[in-house]
Parts: sequence; structure tokens; C-alpha cells
Amino acid sequence: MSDPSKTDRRDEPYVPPAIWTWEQDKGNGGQFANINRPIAGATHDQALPLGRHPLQLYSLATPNGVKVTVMLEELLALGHSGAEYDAWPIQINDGEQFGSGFVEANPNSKIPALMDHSGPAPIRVFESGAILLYLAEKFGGAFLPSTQPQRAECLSWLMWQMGSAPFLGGGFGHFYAYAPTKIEYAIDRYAMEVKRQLDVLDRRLADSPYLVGEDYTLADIAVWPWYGALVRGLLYDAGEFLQVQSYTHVVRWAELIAQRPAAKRGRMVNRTWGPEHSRLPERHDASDFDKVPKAL
Ligand SMILES: N[C@@H](CCC(=O)N[C@@H](CS)C(=O)NCC(=O)O)C(=O)O
Repeated sequence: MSDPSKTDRRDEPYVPPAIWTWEQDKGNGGQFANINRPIAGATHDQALPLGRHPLQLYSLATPNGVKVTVMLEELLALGHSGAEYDAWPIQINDGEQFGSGFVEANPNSKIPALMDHSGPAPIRVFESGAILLYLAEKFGGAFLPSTQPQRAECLSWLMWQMGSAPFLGGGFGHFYAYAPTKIEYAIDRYAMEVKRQLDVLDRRLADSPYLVGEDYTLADIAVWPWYGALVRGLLYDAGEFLQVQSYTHVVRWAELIAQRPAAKRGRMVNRTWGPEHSRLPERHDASDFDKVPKAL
């Protein structure tokens, strides 16, 4: 049962005070109330685990995490054995992104974070878009066109994804699925923007098999876990609400990528929820996938 004092408080028109203050007990942080804070930095000492491969990924199978695991699995499928990696789950609902080791890997305290121990000193990479670029460059420009205009198109769609997805996740997803009260103004605003973004993709994919052209690139790898999942009805249970099936070119593209073995594997890594056959919470070797129970 909800606390009536909190309900009453929300029913009153809100007038922002002169100075916003953090009231930890206010209880209006919704599903993320226990982890959201207005300050950065570590809350506790917690070293990161370290596996045997040079590449250590600290992540979770949210769309931002899946971008990186799909990229790594695609690199391995291309024959880049140096892309072998250990993937460790970071439980963001339990605040593990605020552990001291994770904050050293990513001062922004969000998954995914990558550590590369292959050189004389470890290199940290945070922000999923930066990780995709880092991996492409490390492995000879894989999935990143080297000539123009394809390279510009690829980087443009990558940056588009990084700028657009917060409206889908932090805007639409938050207010439609997670916010403790449904606010029509907020849902209207973000549903409108997400439908506009889907139309941007649909028009592009009407002209081109992949975002950059004939070839699958890291732009597709960045966009697919968000907008591909949305049109496949896998995000926020919002398929009907947003009429995602009407974006037929995005659906065609999303289904095509979903068939790729590396995309299937990438979706499983660091997944700690859902049916058993769909998850591999920790990945340390390609053979780990063989240990996952098959779907019935
Ligand atoms: N721009 C970042 C966003 C990363 C991000 O928002 N990660 C979420 C999960 S999808 C997270 O770690 N949230 C935990 C938190 O906000 O405390 C990226 O693309 O890497």
C-alpha cells in the first residue's frame, strides 16, 4: 500500500524552491530511489575482479552494455582472437557502479566500462560509443569504414545514437515504465520524440540495408540494442503504445541483425535476468556459451 502522505504531497502543485536540495527520504526516485545521488565518486571500497584476458569488461546486458558485447563477439567472429575478453556483471540496482574499483574505471559510474591490460599500463575506456571506437581502432578499423563518405556517415550515426538514446531511455522509458506516477505531459513529450527518432531511422533504412550503406558497421552495433529492441517489442513493453510495427524498415533491419550469431551471443553476456537460455552472467571464454541450457 502506498504511503498517503507521499500521495498527498504529489497531488499538490509543485513550485520549485529557490535552491534544490537532496531529500534522501523523500521516496520519489521511483525504481532507482536507492541508487540515485546528486554527487559523483565512490560510496564504498570494492575492487574489480580481474580475469585472464587483456580485455576486462565491467557491464550489464542493458542496451548500452549490449553494444559492447555484440562488438566484441563480432570481432571474435571476424577472427580477431585478441578480442577475447572477460565480462563481469556490475549490478547497478545494488549500487556496484559506485564501488571504488568501478569508479576508477569509469568516473561517471555507469556501465559499460572497459579496461585494456594489453600494454605497459592499463587503459580505461568508458562511454559505450568511445568503447566501440576504441575496439574498432585496436582491431585494424573493423566495423569502421576507413574512407569517406562512409566514415563520416558511420561516425554521424554513432554520435546520433549517443545523443538520441537518452531521450528514449532516460526520457520515454523512465516516464512510461519506471516513474512512480504517470505524467501525461512527460510521456507525450518523450513519446513524440521517440516516434520522431524511429521515423529518422525508418527513412534512412528505406534507402539503405544498413545505417551507413551496404555494410554492417559499428553504427548498427550502437543503434540496434536500443531501437532494434524497441521495434522488436523488447523494451519497456511499449510496442503497441508506440506502434513500432509501422516502422517497417527499422523492423526489417532489426530482425536481420538479430539473426547474426554474434548479436545473439552479445545479448546474452552479462545478462542476469530472463529465461536461463538467454543469459550468461559472466563470460570468460567462448566455450561458456556451450554451457548455457538450450531453449526448450
Ligand atoms: N552514455 C553512457 C550511458 C551509460 C548508462 O546510462 N548506463 C546505465 C545502464 S544502461 C547505468 O549504468 N546506470 C546506472 C546509474 O545510472 O547509476 C554510455 O553510453 O555508456
